[in-house]
Amino acid sequence: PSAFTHEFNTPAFKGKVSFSTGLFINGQFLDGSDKTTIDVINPTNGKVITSVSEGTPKDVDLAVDAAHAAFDTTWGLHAPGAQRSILMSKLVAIMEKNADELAALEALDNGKTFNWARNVDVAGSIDCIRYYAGWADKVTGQVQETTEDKLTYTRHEPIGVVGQIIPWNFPLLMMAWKLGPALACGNTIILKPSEFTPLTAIRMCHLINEAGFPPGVVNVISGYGNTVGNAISSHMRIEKVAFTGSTLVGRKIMESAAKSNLKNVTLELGGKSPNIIFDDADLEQAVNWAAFGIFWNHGQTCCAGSRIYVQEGIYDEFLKRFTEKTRSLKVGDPFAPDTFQGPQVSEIQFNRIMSYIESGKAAGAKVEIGGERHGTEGYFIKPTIFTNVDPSMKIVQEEIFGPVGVVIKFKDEEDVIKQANDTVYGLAAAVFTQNLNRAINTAHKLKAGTAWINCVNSLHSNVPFGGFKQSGIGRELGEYALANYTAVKSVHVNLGHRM
Ligand code: TXE
Repeated sequence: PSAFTHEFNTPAFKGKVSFSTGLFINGQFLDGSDKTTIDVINPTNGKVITSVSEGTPKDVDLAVDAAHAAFDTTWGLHAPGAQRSILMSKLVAIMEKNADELAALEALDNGKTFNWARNVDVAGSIDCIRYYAGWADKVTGQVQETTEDKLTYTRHEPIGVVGQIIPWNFPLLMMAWKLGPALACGNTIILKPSEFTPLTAIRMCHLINEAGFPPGVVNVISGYGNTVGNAISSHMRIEKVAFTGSTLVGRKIMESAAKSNLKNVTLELGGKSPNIIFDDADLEQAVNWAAFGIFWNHGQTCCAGSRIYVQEGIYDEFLKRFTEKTRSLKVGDPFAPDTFQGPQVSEIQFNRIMSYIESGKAAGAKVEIGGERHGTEGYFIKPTIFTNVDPSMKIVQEEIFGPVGVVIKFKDEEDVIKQANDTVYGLAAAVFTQNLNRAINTAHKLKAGTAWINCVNSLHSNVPFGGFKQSGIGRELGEYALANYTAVKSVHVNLGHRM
């Protein structure tokens, strides 16, 4: 298979990185069965970085064979939790050793800044695997008291071979969120990274081998959604599929799961999260968090606070300060130490976001700042704020997944909760106020899987994350995620009851 070789010479990371970019099946790096490859593009300049093997449904079959063999011999019920925990901890140590390299790969491939990649994506991935390594020997059933002549208990068995399909906005982190609970519970895995950002997932396969996982426990098949992704979601011998991505594709995955073997489905989909700022908020903090909420990771965050509701008493002052703050965000080279925002991930996403910006302008919304591309090469977009919007506009209703926020004036609590909940999504919501009762009451009334009070985009490995409404099914992270990867078996033992 082809290989990636790159000499990094950046302020943050220097050194030569080289590894095979084949499909990872049964512990080996292989060409795809059609011998085709996918070019990986650098979003900073649109040039090809490297190419990776392209998988096909046939390769998914091979990986499923390997994953079943591992499940039946070296993993699943054959590897005690303590042993799984030790291997996961080894992986954590190896990731720590390679943390800067993983961050550099992520910055190169995705366009996010090295610093954010290192401090959030890589650090968060390590934390997540470490957290689930702690769970591996604590996944356990219960004893149910029934009658005196019976022993009844549950076993939390691994499901078996699970499919995982992940997006490009947090490539390594989404891999960690998926691998952590699946491995802790003893499942074997077929994972498909996004065709736009496969590099850290492939590099992780090398680290997984180094940690000593038995072959076939983790298999990674690079490829496109309608081929490899569809082969996973419709596979008759994959018992579960976990997906993070668009609501559109989430629907397709559920459909093909239903049409094939009714595999268990968990989905983490899009959002249009409201961020509510009351008159009595700490204004400076609200401005800083609101900017972080919508512009962090270039707006490519499923929980981005893209609808910013500001109470009328502070609206003018907020808008003035928010616009100033937005002007101060440095857009540019992901490897420069002072860059806040790099390029959008791909030309497709760049064009999609620009067309949302044009639709906002055409519908009569006012551009307070931004509203155009940044520079002349690569996929950079200036952080953009719209005002004068109405609820029917596309930029208010649809997920833009770029650095584009709308600021909307509101009157009172009742009015804003109604507006905030007027969406098909329900991933996250935030409220800023110094009034404790109002903060908590509002948080409880918002229809969202996560409610932040006086902060945004705050995540922890032990706190569940997932969506209400069309933002998804199931919860990732925390103890809750273990339920996605275990099958509960009830065992009834007759201690002497005679017929
Ligand atoms: O996502 P896709 P795209 C949203 C965001 C963005 C939009 C489009 O609004 O603008 O989606 O992004 C795989 N069967 N989010 O088109 O297609 C695909 O190969 C099986 C929100 O890039 O959903 C990739 O691995 N799999 C989101 C993964 O699905 C299929 C993160 C996600 O890609 C498939 C990303 C198919 N038929 C985008 N088609 C979030 N919730 O964070 C595609 N895929």
